[in-house]
Amino acid sequence: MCAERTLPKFDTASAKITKEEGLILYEDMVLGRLFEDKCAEMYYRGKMFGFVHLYNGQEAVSSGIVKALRPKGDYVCSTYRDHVHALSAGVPAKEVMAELFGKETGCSKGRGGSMHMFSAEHGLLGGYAFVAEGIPVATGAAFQSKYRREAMGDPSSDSVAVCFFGDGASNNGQFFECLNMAALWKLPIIYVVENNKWAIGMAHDRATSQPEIYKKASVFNMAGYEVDGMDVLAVNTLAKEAVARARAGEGPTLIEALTYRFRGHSLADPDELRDPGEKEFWGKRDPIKKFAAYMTEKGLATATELKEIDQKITDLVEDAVKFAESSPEPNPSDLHRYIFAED
Ligand SMILES: Cc1ncc(C[n+]2csc(CCOP(=O)(O)OP(=O)(O)O)c2C)c(N)n1
Repeated sequence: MCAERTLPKFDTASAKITKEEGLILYEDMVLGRLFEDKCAEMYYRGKMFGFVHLYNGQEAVSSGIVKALRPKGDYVCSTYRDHVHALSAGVPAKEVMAELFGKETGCSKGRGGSMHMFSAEHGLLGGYAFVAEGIPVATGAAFQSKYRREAMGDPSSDSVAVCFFGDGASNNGQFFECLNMAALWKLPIIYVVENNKWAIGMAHDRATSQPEIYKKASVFNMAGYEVDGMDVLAVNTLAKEAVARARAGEGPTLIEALTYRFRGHSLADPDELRDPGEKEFWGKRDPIKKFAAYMTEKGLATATELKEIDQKITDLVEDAVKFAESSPEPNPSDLHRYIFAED
């Protein structure tokens, strides 16, 4: 069992969220959780193929960060653990489910599957099977945003890119090369390391000389913060500050969110390596339960309102499955389409 880090303290009084904002965060986390519980069910019923990596437990990171962006016009770049990032970015659940089923109506037209969600419309720059592969892509998106504004004179070009990746990815070369460029050029990007303590079966502390990843930002003269990744309010508050800084031309931020995945690495992983005590410790810190309690205690929502959201999302996920099941397979004669961009 790895040593537990002391979680950074967060004063909830400093988070000024409205009821509407709170309900958006809650609904998005519930969507992530129920969608993925359904994925597990469908996977074991043989409806999905290949590797499927679930995000259960980490929802506060996706919701807290992505909901600090504009609904349209910013960028989100993911990993192979990408379904929930896609949902938070606004890709409709039925399109994400259809992609998992390999159907033509999926957001990547059934060609990508679980690890390759993509949506130009929602600024989703992709899921990537290779560890750390999204880091240069997101850095490039941030570069073009700044280049269009400053070199091409387009003042409306002010998009911010968010790049999610795991603790394991932070040991890869792209991480260091891209952080250097982003800081040097003051790019509008937020690097979000989801430190869930494990890279498949490799404990983070065994794989890196400085386990406190946010401290690596200082080497590049970049703002770096750690945050309790099981607390959506803390994540969202920090993300809003980072987005404002990026949008104002003040450069990138590295956020290390301390979190945990409640399931194995993928649905093919029996999850026998992690200590049961560790799993129990983190299971008690469920971000959805924590935020539901906050919302009701602060009078931002009643238990009935939250239950209504749970029901609405349950129905939406059921509809997504029906849509995916009834959608057509890609046509084999279209095999060569979508390899290069089409007009
Ligand atoms: C470049 C590369 N090396 C190795 C792998 C095999 N691999 C798949 S997932 C993974 C662990 C990555 O862990 P982390 O970045 O912490 O993300 P998490 O799975 O915890 O979300 C590895 C080594 C890969 N997909 N790509």
